[in-house]
Amino acid sequence: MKIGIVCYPTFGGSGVVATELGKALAKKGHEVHFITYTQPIRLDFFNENIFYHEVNISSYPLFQYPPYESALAGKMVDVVKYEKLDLLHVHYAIPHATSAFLAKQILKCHGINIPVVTTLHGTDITIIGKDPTYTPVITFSINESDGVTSVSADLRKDTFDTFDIKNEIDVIPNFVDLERFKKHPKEHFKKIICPNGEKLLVHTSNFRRVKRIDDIIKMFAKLKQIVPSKLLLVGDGPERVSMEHLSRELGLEECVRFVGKLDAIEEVLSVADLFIMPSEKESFGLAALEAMACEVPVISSNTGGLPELNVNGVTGFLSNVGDVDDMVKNAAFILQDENLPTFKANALAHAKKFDISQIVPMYEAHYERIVEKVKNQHK
Ligand code: GMT
Repeated sequence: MKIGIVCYPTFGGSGVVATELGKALAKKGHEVHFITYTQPIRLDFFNENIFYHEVNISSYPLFQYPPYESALAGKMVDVVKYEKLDLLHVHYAIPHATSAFLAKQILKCHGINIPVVTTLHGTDITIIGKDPTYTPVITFSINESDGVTSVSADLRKDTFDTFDIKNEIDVIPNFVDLERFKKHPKEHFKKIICPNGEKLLVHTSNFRRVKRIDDIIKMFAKLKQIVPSKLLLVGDGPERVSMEHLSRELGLEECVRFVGKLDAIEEVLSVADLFIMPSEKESFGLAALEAMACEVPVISSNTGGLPELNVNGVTGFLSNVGDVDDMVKNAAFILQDENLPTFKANALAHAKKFDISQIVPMYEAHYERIVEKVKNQHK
């Protein structure tokens, strides 16, 4: 099949899922065309089945806000028409599903009925989607997509609860490549960070408010009194500076390290003992799955799709959003030497259920169904 993939190309779960999906599809012999405003972060190699089309937005003094949606739709039209695509798969509803609708209408004038699949990733529904300015546009764009998927059952429910949706939504969870995300023996690295045998806690994210990184730092300040430990915070974003201030205020500078953005995240996860994800909202929690694949148990909030990933008392523990004391208690329990190996083994066993080899066929089946549905509409 010839598939066009549209996503946000920078750091962020939806872009990672879209890029890894495209790479996996290309490996299976599909022709994949990425349509994005810059080269996707994990797409830095040559593959005969992968093509990249950059969306260029021309500037003009009138454009206080450059019309990205129009530029994207125009590029979609061009790629679908000249590369003879069978399907467009857009990740994140805003504005990708809207541009896809526009492209679809334009292509109809050229006698092409391109099937459009939209994958909902989370904040497009739970945060941006709840902004009344966007609600009518998102509702319309989801309803006009030929196929819709969401990354968790909870996000599917949230979408139906938030918008007036007439479409079906298939749940296709996030996935992990267990060939890449596995325990790498990097013990020398662990010794540098934890020279006295401390336990290592890790968090990775785009440092937005929704991640509640202040809870991680407050929790760590208490946990450190019980279990000798270090905290690595990987990633960057709007909250980083204030979080650096908070960790200094709490006198944690010796034990908390801000690493910044890091591509080879599996190397850090390999030496971690515990992953922390106390998010306010989290539709799935891809970063936690990547940690679990590296045999790292998870302390998380019980919000959104996290209970579908983190099994309470088995792969880690779930706490109410903001319940820092409960997180401290649970973390201290997991980190006991007699408990840690079981939690690690359970985390890996559960992550295996989300291996890329299990999930990509679900997307392929969805595509086939949607292509067939659109073909039949034509008859
Ligand atoms: O805020 C983020 O975590 C980034 C965001 C994105 O769209 O790039 O992630 C969302 O999509 C990921 C991939 O499907 C999910 O694993 C994350 O849980 C989800 N984030 C939130 O719901 C906050």
